[in-house]
Amino acid sequence: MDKFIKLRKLMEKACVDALLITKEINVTYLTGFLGQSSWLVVTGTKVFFITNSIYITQAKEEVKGCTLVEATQYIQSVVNVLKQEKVTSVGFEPSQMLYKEYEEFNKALKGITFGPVQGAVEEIRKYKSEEEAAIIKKAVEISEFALYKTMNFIYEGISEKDLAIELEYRMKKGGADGIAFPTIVASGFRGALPHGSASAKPIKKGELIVIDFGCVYKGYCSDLTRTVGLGIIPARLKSAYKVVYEAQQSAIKDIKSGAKLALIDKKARNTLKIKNLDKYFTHSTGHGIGMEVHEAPRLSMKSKESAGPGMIFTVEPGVYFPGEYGIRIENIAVVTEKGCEILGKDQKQLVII
Ligand SMILES: [Mn+2]
Repeated sequence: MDKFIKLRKLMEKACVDALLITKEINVTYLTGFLGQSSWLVVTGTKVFFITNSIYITQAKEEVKGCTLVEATQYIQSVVNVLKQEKVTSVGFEPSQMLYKEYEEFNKALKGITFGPVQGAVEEIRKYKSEEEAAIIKKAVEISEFALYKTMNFIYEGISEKDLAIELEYRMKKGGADGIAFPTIVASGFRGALPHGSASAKPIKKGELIVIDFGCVYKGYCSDLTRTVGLGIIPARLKSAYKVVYEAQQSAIKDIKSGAKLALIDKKARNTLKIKNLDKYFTHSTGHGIGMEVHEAPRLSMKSKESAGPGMIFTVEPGVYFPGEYGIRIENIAVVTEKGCEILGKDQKQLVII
């Protein structure tokens, strides 16, 4: 179904006859426009693309099916469009509106209801098309191949930062448009920081290294985490790795259309609980991935949603022992009717270098 048909259904549900889209990624998703500083006004029958002189030529090339509006004052242009189209109620994206813009709109929109409509485009973005899934798959392949090439650079004494640079370079060299987020390389005790960005710490023998990395390819992100060991790894850490892997696999087994996301999260937690490791798993099991590295849906205890075909999310249980070490394994699941397709190689074996 056309994105705008879906969006208009959500507008109807929210009781607005127009929707103002100011989030850049949402503008790109709906129109294919790759520039910045552009807003959309979607009404029941039309889409107005509001941009400035810098982007107007690019917009003429990239944006089809919209009425282009060249603006000097964005808010005034939106107000003009709404009045011209006789709109009586307009929604905006509350997480994307500055307070001063909100005030200005409120003043200028006398007689027009102006209120928040949260996450409408995000709701549509949650379900990926086959084309989108293929792009994410490619982004995963680029990342995974880059790590494979970077394995030679894991040796005693290399800093986390240098290792991250090697990996990022290879992702770009392998076809990525950029990195999806600052690469995490967290070795030894730093591995206990779930989001420990690469530091100057040299990697030592006997340490586990958590590498969480991803790239952007054609506007879509990948996100993988691998835990590898350098030198002789204590048996205690090896068995914890095994449990984390089992937690990931048990969660993956439950993924299919209709499965409650909170139960998938719980499955990973319960598997860790058998070995008393659940208390060291301090974040949710996964998150949607697409144009943003973290997007809807969330796989957490609080999630009220169920998996649906086309949803793409990470499955990334981990355990973190403050001051000691951390382990996380992350792959990406593409939900199908009967189950899911896993992107990224199976991590059953702890790779030791
Ligand atoms: Mn992730």
